[in-house]
Amino acid sequence: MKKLALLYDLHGNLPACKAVWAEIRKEGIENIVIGGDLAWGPQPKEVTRWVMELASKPGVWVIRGNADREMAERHGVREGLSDWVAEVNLWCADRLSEEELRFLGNLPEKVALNVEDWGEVLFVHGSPRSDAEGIHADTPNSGIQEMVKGVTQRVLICGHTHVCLDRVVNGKRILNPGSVGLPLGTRGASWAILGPDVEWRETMVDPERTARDFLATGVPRAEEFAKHVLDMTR
Ligand SMILES: [Mn+2]
Repeated sequence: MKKLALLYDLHGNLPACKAVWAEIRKEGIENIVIGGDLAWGPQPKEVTRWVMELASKPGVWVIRGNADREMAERHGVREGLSDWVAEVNLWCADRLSEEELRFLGNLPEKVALNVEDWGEVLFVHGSPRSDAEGIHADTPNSGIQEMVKGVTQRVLICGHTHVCLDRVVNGKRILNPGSVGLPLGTRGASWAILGPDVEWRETMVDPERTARDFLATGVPRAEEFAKHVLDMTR
């Protein structure tokens, strides 16, 4: 395939998903990888339905993040989540139907695809070893080598940290497109296109409207989600 859009860490933010989707349509990109952590956030049902609809189209691949697994299994504090993460997780799980929870739980953990100019590319949520472990700018090379042990592909796409990354470790290119729904360090929804090279994209989403939508959902700590959206754009 030629061009591939990378959408990671949607985190229950439907306005951001829709804004990014509009850009993908405009660019005429037909292939998309959605890299997990779909529903944990203010609009879990809306975003899960949106992804389920997309996933029924050809050229769309969805992988599972730790948050999708934890939601499908209704993890709480007892399973090791922090108070806040657990509270939001269980609130989200209560909003999803059994079918929607099964969709999240049954997603594949990784996918490998042939992309023109890139060869075979491996897509994971966190690291190839664990969906709950992130590869950061300051993760030592030796640590990364342990995480990618046995990976034959020379290009690895990962998420989970919500921060954009472009590193080469031991001949492997490691890219993180950042987060669509809960980005860190950017002013807009963060995603990327794998074309002849990697194109880093940032899509602005109306912050006031999104914050209002989030407050109306009744998600636990709604003010924090709203504040994140507003702070990001300052
Ligand atoms: Mn994650």
